Amino acid sequence: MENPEVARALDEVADLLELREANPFRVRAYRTAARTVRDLPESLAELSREKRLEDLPGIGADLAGKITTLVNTGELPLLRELREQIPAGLREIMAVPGLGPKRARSLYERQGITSLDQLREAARRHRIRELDGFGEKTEAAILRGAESVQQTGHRVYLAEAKVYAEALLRHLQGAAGLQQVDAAGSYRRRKETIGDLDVLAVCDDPTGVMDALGRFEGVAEVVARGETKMTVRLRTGLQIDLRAIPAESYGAALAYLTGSKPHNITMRRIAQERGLKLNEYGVFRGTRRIAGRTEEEVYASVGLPWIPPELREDRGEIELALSGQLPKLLKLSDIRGDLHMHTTATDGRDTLPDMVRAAKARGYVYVAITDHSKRVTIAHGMDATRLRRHWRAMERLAATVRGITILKGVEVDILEDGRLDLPDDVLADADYVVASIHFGQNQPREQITERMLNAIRHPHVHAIGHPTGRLIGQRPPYPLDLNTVLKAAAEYGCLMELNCQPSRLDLDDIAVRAAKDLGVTIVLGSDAHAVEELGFMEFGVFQARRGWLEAGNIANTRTLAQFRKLLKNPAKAGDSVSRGHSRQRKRIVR
Ligand code: DGT
Ligand code: CA
Ligand code: CA
Ligand code: ZN
Repeated sequence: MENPEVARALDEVADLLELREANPFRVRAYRTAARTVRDLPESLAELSREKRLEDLPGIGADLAGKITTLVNTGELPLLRELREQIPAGLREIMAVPGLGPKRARSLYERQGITSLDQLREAARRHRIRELDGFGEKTEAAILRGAESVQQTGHRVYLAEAKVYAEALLRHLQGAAGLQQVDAAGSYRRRKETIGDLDVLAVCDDPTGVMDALGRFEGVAEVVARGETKMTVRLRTGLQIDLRAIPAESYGAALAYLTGSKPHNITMRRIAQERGLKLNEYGVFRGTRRIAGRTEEEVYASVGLPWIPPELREDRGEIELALSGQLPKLLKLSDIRGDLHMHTTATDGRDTLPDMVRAAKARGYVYVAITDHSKRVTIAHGMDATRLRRHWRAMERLAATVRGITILKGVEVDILEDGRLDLPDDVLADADYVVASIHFGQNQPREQITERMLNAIRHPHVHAIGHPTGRLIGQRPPYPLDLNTVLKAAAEYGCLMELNCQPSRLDLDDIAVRAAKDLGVTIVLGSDAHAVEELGFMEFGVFQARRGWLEAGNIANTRTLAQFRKLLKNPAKAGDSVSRGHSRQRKRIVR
C-alpha cells in the first residue's frame, strides 16, 4: 500500500470509531496519524522495514504495528470489524456539512438513513426538521451540504493523484519498447481534483507498456485492455486510462488527452475555420498531415502560440492566445517566502526552529509564523501573553538563523460578532496579521460578509486567510458576497490568501482571477502544520496559474522590502488607511 491508501484507512478507522462514540482520544490518535502519513515524503513501506515508524510524531507501538499490517497486507482486521458493524453510507453522511457523527447516527437510528440519496430525499420531504435537535435551518444546511458532496463525487485531490502519477510514470519508464510516457487530462491541467488519470505512452508495440501497467502495484483490477487502450482501477478506486500512441501523433494526442473537452472543441472549430482538420492523430489539410509530432507544432498550425495546460478550460485563453496576450504565468521559483504556517505553539507538529530552517532550506528569504489566536481552543490558540512570548522566541531564533527573515505573525480569528480575537495594541506589534474565520461559518450572507469587511477594513489586518472557508468535496464556502469582499480588499490594500492546502485551495481559480481583475493582490500561504507541508506551496502555484495569475499579482514574489511596503501601514497612511491604500492600489492595478 502507498501512503495515501494507508492514510485513508486510518481516517476510516477514525470515522467509524467516532460513529461508535469511541473514546475521543483514540479517534484523534487515528486522525492525527492519518494526517502525518498523508504528508510524509518517505515511503511507509521503507520506514516500516527499517523499523522507523515509531520515530514519526504521534505514532506509538500500536499504530506502528497497524501501519505495518496495512503496508504489508493491504488490510487491517480492526477496520474489517468496524465495517461489519456500521453501514458504509454513514461515513459519507457524517461528512456532510452540518452533520457529524452524532447526528449521522441519530438519523440512522431514527429514520433509517444510510446513504446520501436517502438523506437528500428526507431533507427534501422535510422529514428531518421534525426530529429533536434538528430544525428547519439545519435541514436546509444539510440539503445544501448533501448536494455539494454529491457534485464532487469520488474525485481525488490533485496532491493525492500526484503520488500515484509520479509512482506510475517511474514504474512505466522501464517498460519494453517505450519511448516516452506522460500524464495528461485534468492532472496535467492541475485541476484541484482529478476524476481519473490519463496517461499516454509513445511506443511502436504497446504490449510492453500495457503489461507493465498491469503489474503496477496497487492495481486492483484490469477494467479493459484493447489494442491501444487500457484501463485499470487501483485499490483506492482511482482509475487509470492508458493510450498507446505512435511518435508522429504524440503532440496531437497529448493535446487531445490534456483537454479540457471545451478547449478541444474550440480548437477544432478554429482549425476548421482555417480549412484544417484537427483530431488526436494530427492536423490535416485534406489527407495530408501538416502537424502532430509536438504540441507546439499543433498549436502553431492553427496560428496559436503553445498554451499552458492550466489555462486550457475554454475560459477565453484561446482568444487571448490569438491576440498574443497570454499571461506570463507565476512559477514556483518566483516565490520568495511563505506567509502562513503553524508550529507546536498551537496545532502544528513541528517546532518553530524546525519550521524556519525547513523554509530556509526551500530557498525562502522570509517566512511569517502565523499561529492561532485563543478562540481556536482545539488548536491550543494563544492569548496576548503567550503570543508575545512566542514572538520573543522568534526574535531569539532570528539572532541564530541567518539568511531568512522571520516575520512575527498571527492568524487571528474573526469572531462571530466581527471583532478580532486579540486587542489592537497586540496586533499593532505584529509584523504580519492574517485574519480568518473558523467559527460561525453558517451565518446569513449579509452578516458574514459584513464580518469579513470589518476585518478587511481593520488597520492591523494585512491579509484574509482561506477567504471562503470551503473544504473541497466536504464543506461548501461561506455564503459570502465575494465580489463585495474582493472590491473592499482592493480598496483597503488588504491581501487575499490563496491557501495552498490541497483540500482548501482557497481562493479557487475562478475567484483569484476575479481578484486579479479587481486589482487585489494575492498572497500564497502553505498553512503548513508540519515541515513537509511547506511543499503545499506548489499546489497553490498551480491554482494561481489556473487563475491566470502572474508574479506581479502575488505578494510573496516580492523582495522583503517590497513586501513590507505592500502591507497596510496605518502609521504611514496618516489619518485614513483607505486613502493611503487607494494610492497603493493604483500602483498594483497598472
Ligand atoms: P477528469 O478525469 O474528470 O478529472 O477530467 P479530464 O479532463 O481528465 O477528462 P477525461 O478523463 O474524461 O478525458 C481526458 C481528456 O480527453 C479530456 O480532458 C479531453 C479529452 N476528451 C474526452 N472526451 C472528449 C470528447 O468527447 N471530445 C473531445 N474533444 N475531447 C474529449
Ligand atoms: Ca481524467
Ligand atoms: Ca479518462
Ligand atoms: Zn485557518
